[in-house]
Amino acid sequence: MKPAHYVNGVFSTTGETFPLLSPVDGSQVGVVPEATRDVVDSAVRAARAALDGPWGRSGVEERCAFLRRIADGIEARFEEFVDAEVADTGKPRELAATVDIPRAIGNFRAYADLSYGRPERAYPTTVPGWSGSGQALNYTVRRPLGVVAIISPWNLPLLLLTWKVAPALAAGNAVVAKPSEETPSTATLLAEVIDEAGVPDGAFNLVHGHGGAAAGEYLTSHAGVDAIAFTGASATGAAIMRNAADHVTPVSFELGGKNPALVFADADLAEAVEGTVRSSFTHSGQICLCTERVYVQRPVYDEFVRALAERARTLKDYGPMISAEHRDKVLSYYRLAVAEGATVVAGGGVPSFGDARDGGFYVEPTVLTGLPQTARTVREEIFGPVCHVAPFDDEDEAIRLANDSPYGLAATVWTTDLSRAHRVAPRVEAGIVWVNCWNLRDLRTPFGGVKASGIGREGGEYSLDFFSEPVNVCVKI
Ligand code: NAD
Ligand code: 6OD
Repeated sequence: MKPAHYVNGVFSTTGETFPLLSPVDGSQVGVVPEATRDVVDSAVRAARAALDGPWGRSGVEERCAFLRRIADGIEARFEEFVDAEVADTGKPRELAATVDIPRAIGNFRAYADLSYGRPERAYPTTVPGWSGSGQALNYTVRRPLGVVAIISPWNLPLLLLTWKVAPALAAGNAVVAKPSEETPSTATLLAEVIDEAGVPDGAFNLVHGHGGAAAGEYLTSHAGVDAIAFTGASATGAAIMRNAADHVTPVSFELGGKNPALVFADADLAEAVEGTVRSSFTHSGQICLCTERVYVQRPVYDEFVRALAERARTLKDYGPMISAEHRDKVLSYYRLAVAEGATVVAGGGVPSFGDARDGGFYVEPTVLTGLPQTARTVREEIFGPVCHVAPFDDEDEAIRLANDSPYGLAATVWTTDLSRAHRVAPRVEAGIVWVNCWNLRDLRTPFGGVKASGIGREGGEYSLDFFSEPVNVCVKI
């Protein structure tokens, strides 16, 4: 399978290309077509035309049937999808096979269920003194926004793309999607599955290419785009928002994080350590929900740091950073941390495998201590397998430290005191708070961040709300 654009039901690879590198060993594994402004424009026009055709006239039953067919289509080619996701990202196969691809299937099934079962409101209205019966029926219908641009990142490529494509299609929009330039493969497979499912031409379009001054920007600044759903870095979100402002295009943003974990002295410490190993090091820290700041109550601080560092040192089966550029960024933070006065209690460098992986983009899982809250290492998102651990004395201080961040995506609280959990969770400035767990997902729940971590919520009916417009109809009786 070669990465290809999919516009108006036609696959193409015309024009300039750029190399696709394996993060595992740095070798070139393919080429990706770079969409020109014309390709993006034709995708937007195809999407608009689809809204005027059978897709625009489709009912929710029909669209849900398409979603289920797409889910079945991914399932039927499960191994191919896993292979492609592993090849693009270098992530452990188990992760792709148990999280990424099953969740992509789940995204389509969940939105088929959710949108089919979605009720709308009606209000019988009486207006005393109004001429005639004085009665009316007000009811709400939802119509799609129109042409929706979807821009997704490289860390969970298919999961995060389908997380937006499924509700956008369920709500009846026509989509132009641009996956990350680093991970074009599963998006292309998805286009194949959508094509095989018989979704009308133009309802789903895919363009590949870079972001700034390239396909991403051409798409998000296009006058024919009615809404933008973006997942990626906060700085990119700001750039997209500047372009969106020209056409007052609505945005849904899932952005970066610098997520805290609060470990109270009453926590089950072994569970908190294992939970933090997962929350800081899963996918080598390249998940927006990963913990990069750990605050531990002083009586258990030393024990926690010792145990976490020990576990970090024994981690073996981890994947690389997505690119040489990202590896260099993460390593620059490892150096910055030392320059800022950190103690490196585990990792801090580049692993040596003695095989082809030495040409890949790996960094060691790293645990840092000793930095002040003002250090850049503690404030800026690194997006690698690294956390900084600091002590706190009481609940108020823990909450103050957690909230002392420009970001507010997710937080994790470790405690066996239920009252404390209920007290602390709503005081943490984050869109998602996990208590004694991490990344336990229910697709019906609101997902998103506060502050620089995003705008709006996705998930369940929140996504369906974003991707549709309520229209009130008032019928006089
Ligand atoms: P990125 O912002 O660099 O790129 C994301 C996408 O945006 C890519 O498809 C890219 O080509 C495109 N893009 C880049 N510049 C653009 C521009 N000016 N206009 C339009 N499109 C543009 O992010 P990334 O490096 O791919 O992903 C990592 C970042 O994403 C991290 O900050 C991480 O926290 C964040 N993220 C957030 C969530 C979430 O749900 N909150 C999920 C995953 C990743
Ligand atoms: O689980 C999800 O629905 C989701 N949007 C995860 C985002 C992970 C960020 O990297």
